Amino acid sequence: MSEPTRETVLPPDTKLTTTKQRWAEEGRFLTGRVARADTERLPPGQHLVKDWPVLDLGLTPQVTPTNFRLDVTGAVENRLSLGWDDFRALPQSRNVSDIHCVTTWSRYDNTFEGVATRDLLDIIRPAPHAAAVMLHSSDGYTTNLLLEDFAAEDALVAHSWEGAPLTREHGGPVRLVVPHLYFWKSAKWLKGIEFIARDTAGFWEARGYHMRGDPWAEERYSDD
Ligand SMILES: Nc1nc2c(c(=O)[nH]1)N[C@H]1C(S)=C(S)[C@@H](COP(=O)(O)O)O[C@H]1N2
Ligand SMILES: [Mo]
Repeated sequence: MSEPTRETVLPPDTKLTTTKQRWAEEGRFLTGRVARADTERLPPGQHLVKDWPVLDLGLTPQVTPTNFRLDVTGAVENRLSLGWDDFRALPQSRNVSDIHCVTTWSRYDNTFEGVATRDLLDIIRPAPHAAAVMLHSSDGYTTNLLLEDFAAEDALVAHSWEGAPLTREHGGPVRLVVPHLYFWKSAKWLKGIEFIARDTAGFWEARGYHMRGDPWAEERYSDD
């Protein structure tokens, strides 16, 4: 029950399969995480909510499928600039995950649908020196992730929640969802994924929040 399920909606292609097999052989993106018991599903210091609160900087950009663009830049073999139709033509995945916000609310069993970050990584192929990503959003927000966290099995560049398009207040048309880290890492109104050689602080990370943000280790704030 605590393990997220992932289901590939479109058939995987063979290049995808061979790349993933190579990653398995190399042990790439291994996080060292271990499965948690159901009793440990709620991270320390969190409480459950049934609704889905809205949290952001207070700007709500008007991004539509018409003006949507997602750029993949930096230390990658294949840079991309995707319009809406390009993005929707990528392999689609759906999974169920829990949300943990650093302000202490958690929400269980959210069905998100979108492009698995692993499928995106197969296409863009990070350079050997790529160590982290900086996510850029249309409201000026940024947040950083280590490459292995971005590549988590259940991480999605999501466009839908509970079978319906993500609403504008929740980051629609496209946001990141990285379920194993605090939700501030899940950038709303995503417009850019920049691959970088060194993990660098984003908006909250430069303002006292932890560089990684693992809820089970209570990595809420930076030590210094
Ligand atoms: N672009 C953008 N993404 C963002 C934020 C933001 O201010 N701007 N806030 C973050 C924080 S602190 C949280 S808790 C979640 C909240 O997402 P929600 O409003 O869909 O619950 O979005 C994260 N992603
Ligand atoms: Mo947050």
